[in-house]
Amino acid sequence: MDAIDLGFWRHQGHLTVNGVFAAAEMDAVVRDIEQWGEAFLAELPEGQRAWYLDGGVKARAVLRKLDNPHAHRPVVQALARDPRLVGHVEALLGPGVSVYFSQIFFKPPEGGGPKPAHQDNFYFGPTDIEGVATAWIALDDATLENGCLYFGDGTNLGPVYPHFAPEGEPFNLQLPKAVLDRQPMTPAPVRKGGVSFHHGNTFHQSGPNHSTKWRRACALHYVRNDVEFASPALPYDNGLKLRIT
Ligand SMILES: O=C(O)CCC(=O)C(=O)O
Repeated sequence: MDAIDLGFWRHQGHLTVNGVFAAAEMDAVVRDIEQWGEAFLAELPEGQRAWYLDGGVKARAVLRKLDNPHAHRPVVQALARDPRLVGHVEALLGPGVSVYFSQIFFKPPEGGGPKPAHQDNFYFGPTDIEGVATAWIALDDATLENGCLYFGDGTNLGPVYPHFAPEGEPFNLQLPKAVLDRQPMTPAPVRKGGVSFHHGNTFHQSGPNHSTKWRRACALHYVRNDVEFASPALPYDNGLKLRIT
């Protein structure tokens, strides 16, 4: 495993490492989450459709995200435990880490919607803001065209700002325009099988997908083992915290 650039991480609050996994391994994850997604969609109650379906794709019902694959899908749990990934996570957080929460983001072709800028630490309310890092695993090439992540360089060194939710979207917490107007956002394309890491305070967002290609990703939210989500903005199931090392 190549050494991780800790200087870049500390100053910028994010880091891209390509080639962590092979493309064929990502294909196996995609096959599994497609099956899971079909079953989830078939059972999705009316009241949850606005949060889980992609609002940008009008022609058909298509999922925007799925929660906690690390707890429900052995193939994702294997990724979360994989030493090729965990070695990098421990380089960033220190030894002894758990996955607290995880998400699959689908961002479908021809309309997949944007994710507004936010800080994970506002959502999670951790006991130590330095103890949270997300590993965002690219299941497809993530490009400028299909909606890769963008980061606010150095925002890991600043505070966690209050977020707001637009009318009728109570879960869609985001940073206010007045804060974002002062902060340029840098794109972070990643190749399939690569991993984009971000600190829990780092501003991040993704654009819409107007391309013909999927932009799927698996985000594993790691914490140091002593960290809890003590004052979360949304409910998280502490019982799903999975000790890795
Ligand atoms: O994949 C996206 O568009 C959003 C990802 C995100 O917000 C995260 O991984 O924390």
